[in-house]
Amino acid sequence: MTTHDTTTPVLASRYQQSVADYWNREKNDVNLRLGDVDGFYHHHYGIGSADWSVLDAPKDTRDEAIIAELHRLESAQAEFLADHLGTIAPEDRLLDSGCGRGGGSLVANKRFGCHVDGISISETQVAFAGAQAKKRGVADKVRFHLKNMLDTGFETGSYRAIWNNESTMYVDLSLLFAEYSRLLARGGRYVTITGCYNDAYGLPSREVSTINAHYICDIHPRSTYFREMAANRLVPICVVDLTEATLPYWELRAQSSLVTGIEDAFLTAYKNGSFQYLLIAADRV
Ligand code: GPP
Ligand code: MG
Repeated sequence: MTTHDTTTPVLASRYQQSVADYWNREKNDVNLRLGDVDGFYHHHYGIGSADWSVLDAPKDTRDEAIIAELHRLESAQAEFLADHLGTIAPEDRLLDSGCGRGGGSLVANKRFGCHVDGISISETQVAFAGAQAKKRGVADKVRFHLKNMLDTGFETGSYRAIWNNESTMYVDLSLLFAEYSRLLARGGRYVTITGCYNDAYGLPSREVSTINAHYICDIHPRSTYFREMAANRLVPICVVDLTEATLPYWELRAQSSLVTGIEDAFLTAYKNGSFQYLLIAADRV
């Protein structure tokens, strides 16, 4: 893979530096202990029905049972995203944009046997993810890079599919989709799972603003996704509202010992209609 101008700094603003600082320091149990279950470390939430019986497990195994169940729901979300990437051959290249600790890249490689480039602006995440790929013996096909998703330097038209799993709220979508339009092969697929605010509610609710403050992000309205896709030759082929499907994950997480304090904001925002959890898949035409 050729890259251009390696002298361009990865972090292009003080805002991006503050986001990198957050993720370089982040060590939440809810991410590390879930990833420890099977070595797939995710930075997204879960979908699907929960097995509530884990809440009644004996005291000494309750935490472990809840962790396994939350991880199962997060894994289901990663598989659901991979279901929408289209037909992928082992020689194809995929881009996991905002890859976190690399779980999604490893899921895609396991399923398709393909090449995956994962990118993050956090040095600790890139190092962690790279170590996982090595541990699994797939480092020849799954590579992690310290890169800015708005300016990757990767080769034009070189990707069969690109995804963002809950990372678009850190960037301007007009810049992001312009870069993806350049990177994707004609007929390639873009997929995002994202939390967006609901235009039909109005502007961001108090809870949406709380989520923004918690993660130092800027949740976009639903409309911006479609406007910026249309402006960048990305034509939606599938939209799935996952809001109902993610509620059990948050209800279970809120009753666990792994709470980070943001659980009530998610539950309230989803329930009052101000916030939506969506999958959007689009073709590069
Ligand atoms: C982090 O996942 C996800 C984000 C920062 C994006 C915000 C998501 C929205 C849908 C608005 P994580 O797994 O690192 O977070 P946590 O530590 O809370 O589990
Ligand atoms: Mg998490």
